[in-house]
Amino acid sequence: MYSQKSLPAYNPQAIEPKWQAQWEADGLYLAGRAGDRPKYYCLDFFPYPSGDGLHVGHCRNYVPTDVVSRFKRMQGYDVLHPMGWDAFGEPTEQYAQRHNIHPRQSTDQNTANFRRQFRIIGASYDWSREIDSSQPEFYRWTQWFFVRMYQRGLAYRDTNLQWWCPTCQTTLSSHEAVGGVCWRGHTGITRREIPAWYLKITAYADELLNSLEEISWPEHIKSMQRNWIGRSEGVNIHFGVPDKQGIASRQITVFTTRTDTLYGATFLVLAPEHEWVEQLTQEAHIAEVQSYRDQAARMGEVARMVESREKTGVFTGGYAIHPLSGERLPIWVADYVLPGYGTGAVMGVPAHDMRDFEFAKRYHLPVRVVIVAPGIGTADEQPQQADTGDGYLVNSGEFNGLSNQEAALRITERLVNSGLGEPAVQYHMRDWLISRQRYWGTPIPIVYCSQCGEVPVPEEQLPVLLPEIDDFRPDGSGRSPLARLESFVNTTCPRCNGPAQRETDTMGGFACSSWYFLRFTSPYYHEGPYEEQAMRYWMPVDLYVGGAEHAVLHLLYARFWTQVLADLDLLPFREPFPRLLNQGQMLAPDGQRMSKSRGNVITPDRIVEAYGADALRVYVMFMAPFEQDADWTAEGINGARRFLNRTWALYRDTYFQGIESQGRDAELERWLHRTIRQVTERIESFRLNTLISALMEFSNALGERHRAGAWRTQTFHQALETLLCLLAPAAPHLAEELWQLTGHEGSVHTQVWPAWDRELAREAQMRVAVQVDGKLRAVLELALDASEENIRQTALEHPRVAQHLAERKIIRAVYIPGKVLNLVTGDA
Ligand code: ANZ
Ligand code: ZN
Repeated sequence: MYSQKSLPAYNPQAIEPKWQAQWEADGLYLAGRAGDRPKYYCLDFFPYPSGDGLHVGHCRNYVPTDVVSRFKRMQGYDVLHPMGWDAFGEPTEQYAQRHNIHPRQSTDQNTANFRRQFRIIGASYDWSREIDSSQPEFYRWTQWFFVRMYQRGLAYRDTNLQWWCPTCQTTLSSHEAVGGVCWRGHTGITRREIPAWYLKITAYADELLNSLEEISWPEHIKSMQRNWIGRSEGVNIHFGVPDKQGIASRQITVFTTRTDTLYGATFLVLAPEHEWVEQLTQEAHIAEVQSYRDQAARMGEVARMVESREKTGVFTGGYAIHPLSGERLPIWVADYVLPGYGTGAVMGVPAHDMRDFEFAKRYHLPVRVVIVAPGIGTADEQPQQADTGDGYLVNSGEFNGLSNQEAALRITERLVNSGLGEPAVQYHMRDWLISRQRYWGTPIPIVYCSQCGEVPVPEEQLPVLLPEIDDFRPDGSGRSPLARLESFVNTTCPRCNGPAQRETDTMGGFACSSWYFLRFTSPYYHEGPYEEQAMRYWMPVDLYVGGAEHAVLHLLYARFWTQVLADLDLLPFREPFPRLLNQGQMLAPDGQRMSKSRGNVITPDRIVEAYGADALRVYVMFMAPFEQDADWTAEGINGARRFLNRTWALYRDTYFQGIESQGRDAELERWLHRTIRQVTERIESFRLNTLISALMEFSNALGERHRAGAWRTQTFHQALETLLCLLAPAAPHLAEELWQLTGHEGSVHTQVWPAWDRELAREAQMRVAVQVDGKLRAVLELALDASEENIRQTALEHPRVAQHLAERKIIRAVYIPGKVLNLVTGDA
């Protein structure tokens, strides 16, 4: 049908846009035209449409999910592979601010660019389901959920010390303020006392922790969530504080995980913010304590948590009574005790706690050893450091001699039985602060009425529209720019119709990304956040892929939101993402992160233009195992392109020469079936670099047979056809073009995924290299129990070996079992 000349050279720049347009016109990627096919929901993390657009590093996320989606479609699944924009939030707003345009405008520009870039890499998104979290039809439902949570007591307003980022000019959640740096990378964050809205994520701490066991996520992500939640089992112990008459008139309660060290407590420490500091402080100490408190208030919590910082504090002049020994313990105030954890008070056990030890040394407080290592027997009077290890009790009254684990149980029991303490569980996680004093976000749907107080905006009045204002910049007042807009602020109370004021804070962007995956199931639905039937059909997400930098923020919030919705009877499941994968990072050729400021960004635009989208796709999978970091290299992308060139040439040189299709090639047939199996299994298990190597090996094997003149077989012909289907997910354009050129009907992407024969696809267990006169000519894949005779026979039949033996005779054959067969020849 074709002559060699009629097949043009491989030209991805001509092929790719043509097919992209065709596939979209044909609606190849539209989800939900199911019939009775099984569903598969394959989702990428909701990207924020940055002004810089995509760089090739992002393709390590988007290409693999695209490959899986295409593969699943060919396997007969109804695939939902959607894309949308996490458009609200600080990143967009700051970008707009820097470029002096409105965030609405920058969002529209940036999403257009993203859409274009996704198209040129051949991403198979169902664009009819695109969503944008900054559009009223989306954020209306973010507000709706908020109101539902409010009604459940899961959203509340509180005035607290908040994290404040002076650069972002907004409060931050504690999740966004780790290590003294805001999540956007700004240092210098401080605390500010501002009323703000919270979601009660702490109420879900246990479930968020326990159900981690049920989901298939990378272990490091789970362990980051565990640490973040930070569940800690301990005991609240009450220490009496006597008044002037010596009557224990009040109690200080401390939280400890080490009741075994109770007899080693030689002082108590209160956080400077502790509510009783003032009452407990004796006359002579008031000035000093007050100035210490002021100083602590100026310091960030994160700074206070730095272990290496010198421990400081002040004595209140007051004393408490040890619950078991009756000793008088001085009460101190120190900023290493944090107000928001436990009870904000600790018992100081310098002999066994490092921080307490440092503190005691500095202020010459007594150190009493109560645990000694086995076989030591007596306590060191002057330990040089805190001993946090296990051992046996000393200096502990009736508990002496017990192992410390045993003592912990017995002392706890004693405290509980005598009403001096009770078991307590603490979490390091705090409630989710959702308020932002910024413009570009979902307005919090609450109204303040002087008669009715806090009133949620009724469902039928949603959305509370974000007003279009030109001046969206914060003014340093600590209030949202919306507060300047009287027409927005002044409203009527939904309850009494009296004059009222709107809340002017907006929600942080993580609110949108906590439920967007539900919206994709029915993005045009107007009666609710999603249509019940569509949600039941598509959810939960079958495969969720994105970067590990979201280990706690997005991925914890989305799980929380889902669990809340389940409790509100809005969802029939409690975990949104049963299977999660994190791609490795792609670094620039210089081994650095790609960034505009370093000038090392490589864009897909440039690569597609120079090498084609298929080469880009092949390379980002081939460069390294999916989870591993890897550097972009010029050789790598060249190698990918050469592979595609070779594959193209293979078809040009064989298929288009007219295939007579006679006879079988048993070895090739086994190879073919093995390849089908490998490709299938490797996509399923996300071993995408070896997916590409299986395709390369097979394509090379065909090329080798062609060069050896051993290609006019029916098997070869069949292999060429099947290979196009196997290539279709990874190199969709090349596969489609060749599929059409070889005269097939319909798109290669609508073909049924090839099946393999189990017997034929059995993995070879041994690889034997065949050398002819010292040169490697073939690698045979053989059953482990293949006999030497059998191996020699297979080698002689191998086309390339046969080629090099032509007109020569074998003088000697040396076989090193399981490794090499050396054939030495002489003139025939
Ligand atoms: C006495 C003690 C003796 C402690 C000992 C430890 C070792 P996690 O595991 O993180 O829950 N603590 C309690 N509340 C605190 C607060 N608000 N700020 C700073 N530290 C606080 O840690 C629990 C331990 O942290 C508690 O057990 C308490 O010190 C301290 F040999 O009590 B421990
Ligand atoms: Zn009212």
